[in-house]
Amino acid sequence: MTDKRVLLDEIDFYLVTDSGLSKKGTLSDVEKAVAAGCRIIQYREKAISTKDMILEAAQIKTLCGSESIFLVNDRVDVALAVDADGVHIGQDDMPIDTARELLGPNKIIGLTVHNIEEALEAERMGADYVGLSPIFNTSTKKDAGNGIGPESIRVVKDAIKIPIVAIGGINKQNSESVILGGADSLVAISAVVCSDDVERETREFIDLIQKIKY
Ligand code: TZP
Ligand code: MG
Repeated sequence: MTDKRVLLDEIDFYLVTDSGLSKKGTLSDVEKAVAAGCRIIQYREKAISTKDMILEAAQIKTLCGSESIFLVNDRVDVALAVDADGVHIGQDDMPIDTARELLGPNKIIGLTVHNIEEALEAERMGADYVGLSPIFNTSTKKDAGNGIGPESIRVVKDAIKIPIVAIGGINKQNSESVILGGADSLVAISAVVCSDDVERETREFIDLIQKIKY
């Protein structure tokens, strides 16, 4: 498989799956988002068996094809089992150096960070990008904490070279402030997967982000 890390420079809208919130189901959401042009997908599933996760992850990998990056949330074992493009891990998940040892140098590792100190450490440890969280208050992740505000992104942007993916409470109304604030990419879970038309919502987010960035 080709090394998809090069595609990280081009990401705009980033889909994170949520089977609990999804109207049409995870596979449908991924299919629609990819059709709309989404170039990075994170499979985030906490409610099913490892066996079922591996089956679903393999299907998502196929949907992502060679165009879109496919990452697995938390589960380095599942990422290895299906030869995903990488993982997205949190501060309390597997340490990044252990994940790197298991995955090798060519896979993508994204790390959730909440402040500049964690972002600097993530870059130092070899993360390929950081997920800066939460930008706004959100009820999608109960323990996400209070929003840090879009103005906090610039401080992190000025301190690190790796891309910043903003997450938490982002919708079409506030996404301009997030990109102008310095984020390279953004995630909007509920704003997309709770919609009846995931393809249209994804396309609208992509258009909005590209208009601001380029
Ligand atoms: N990590 C930090 S906030 C969050 C996750 C998974 C949830 C984001 O969901 P929404 O619906 O876009 O606020
Ligand atoms: Mg995690």
